[in-house]
Amino acid sequence: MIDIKEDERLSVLNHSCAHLLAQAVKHLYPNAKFWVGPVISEGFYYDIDLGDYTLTDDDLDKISKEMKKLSKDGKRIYREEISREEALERFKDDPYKIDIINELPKDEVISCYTQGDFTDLCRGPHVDSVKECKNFKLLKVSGAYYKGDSKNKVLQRIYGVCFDTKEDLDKHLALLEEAKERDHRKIGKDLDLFMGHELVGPGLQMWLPNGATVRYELEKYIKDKEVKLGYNHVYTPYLASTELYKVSGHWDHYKEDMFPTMKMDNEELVLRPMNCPHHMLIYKHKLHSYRDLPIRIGELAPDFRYEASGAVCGLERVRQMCQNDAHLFVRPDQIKEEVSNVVNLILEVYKDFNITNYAFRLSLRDKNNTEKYFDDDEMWEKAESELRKVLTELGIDFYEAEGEAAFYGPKLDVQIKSAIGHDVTLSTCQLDFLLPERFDLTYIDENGQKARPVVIHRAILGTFDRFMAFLIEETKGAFPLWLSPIQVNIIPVNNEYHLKYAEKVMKKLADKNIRVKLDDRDEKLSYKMRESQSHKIPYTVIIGDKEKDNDNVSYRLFGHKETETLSLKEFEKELLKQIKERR
Ligand code: TSB
Ligand code: ZN
Repeated sequence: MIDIKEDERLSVLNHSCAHLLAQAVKHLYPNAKFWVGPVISEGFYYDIDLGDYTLTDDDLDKISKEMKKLSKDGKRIYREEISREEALERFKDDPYKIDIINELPKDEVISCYTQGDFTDLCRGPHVDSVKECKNFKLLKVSGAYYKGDSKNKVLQRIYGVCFDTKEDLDKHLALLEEAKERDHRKIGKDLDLFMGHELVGPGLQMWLPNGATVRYELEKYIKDKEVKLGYNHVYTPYLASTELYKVSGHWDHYKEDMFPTMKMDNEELVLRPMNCPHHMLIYKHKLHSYRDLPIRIGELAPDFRYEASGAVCGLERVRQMCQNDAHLFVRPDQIKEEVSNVVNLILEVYKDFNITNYAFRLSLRDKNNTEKYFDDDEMWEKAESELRKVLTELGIDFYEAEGEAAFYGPKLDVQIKSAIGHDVTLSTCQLDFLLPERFDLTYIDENGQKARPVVIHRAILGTFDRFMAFLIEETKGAFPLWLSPIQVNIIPVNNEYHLKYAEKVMKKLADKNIRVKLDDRDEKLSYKMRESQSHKIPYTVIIGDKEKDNDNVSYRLFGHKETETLSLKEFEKELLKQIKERR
């Protein structure tokens, strides 16, 4: 989907369309007061104070009509530069604009743009005439706090988007519609996968039985793989003393993302935002020889991060998450091989899930941000060049991004795009020379001397939360057989004659741990078949006379029209094979 803000022409056009929107609102609601109307990736919005009135979709239609009319009139848009005094005078009835003027730097040129009877304070630039703004669509209206501060008044925020031609607009709207259908929040609701509740709070999702089943399978999948690769899994507490995070450096560099401290008697505890400090202590608990390394400590570990309430999004960005985490303690001469192994594991997992739309990002520090990043040029340069070398040697395409590193070291992040266009990190592999230093980790080298290990932090599925969000959007909720909450749905044609045999089929499959459901409701066959499809169940089995008499099952695969028949025995064998191979 196009990013309007990234396109110079569309940015100007959308900005002009925001003015057209404001003009139309002013005509229909003369008391409206305006704050700002910026261009965003999705188009534009305008924040408007309409007193106590809340706009409805009908109002958006009316505003849209007025905008069309104004655009047809085709007034020219012209720019004026005015003095501060004049600006204060012209906008004296618009308290929000007066605020903006007062906040402008003293030497800034103040400009405004006029079209017909409407003038707006604006830096510009704009298109020449409102005629150019005719191919627009108002998308939605929502409440937004003035200046984003929840102590302030709620303004009405109207969103829209504008293109040069009707064809471009229609194409874009079709893509938006498709994205809406693919949005994991919608599918999650339709398929009963997860839910949130205002009594629990923003960014805190509850996994319902269907979603929990998928998650359980994902946990088993990745843990099995890791065990085969020599990882050892642990369980560690979700809380720790603030002292732990003072030692690790999180306290100085990551506090903004943590929930506040809990104080009792003379203790101070905090919910952990990461698991590294706990794992460092596990490593330190024993003496290690150079021959023991690499040591790979894994954990499916819940973490807590204070994400802004406006930034949380379904399962994609949450405040309580569960990482598929591991910390690899390696000798300096093992860095290359271990990082390569991690990258190869990421690629293998992506192949298993058929994930093809992703980009490797080498996330570097921002040298000027000394608050976030510890100050040791040599360490940073070494770590960054090690990661760059591995990617280059593996022949992997990547781009570099400054200011995206963790506070303790650079990262190889795998970036994906969500249905609604968020660019987020799924997998990550990070190189860290800092935490071994802070925790004074050692091993005994070949010469019997103490040496410092290096730590590789890595999360292959990232968090189960974000991975689930991504998986839902990729599959549109039609999970592969091994992951499906319900794998087989059995429908007897007629309960009176076929229920007994259907129950036998169900029992046989359930005994083999296949997730099976029997639909014995008194509904029409065609209705039950349709519902089975809409629940995206991989196998819908239909049991009638022929099946009952021959110990067979007839089934229809999700998304297919044909019906196939197999003996019950063969059917069971085929299912077990597919599940085992995680096909
Ligand atoms: C990999 N210490 C490392 C760990 O050892 C770490 O915490 N890295 S992280 O900060 O990048 O987080 C790991 C992964 O968690 C990210 O790659 C991302 O996929 C996922 N993640 C981060 N924040 C959130 C969030 N708010 N909601 C859901 N998933 C998240
Ligand atoms: Zn870590």
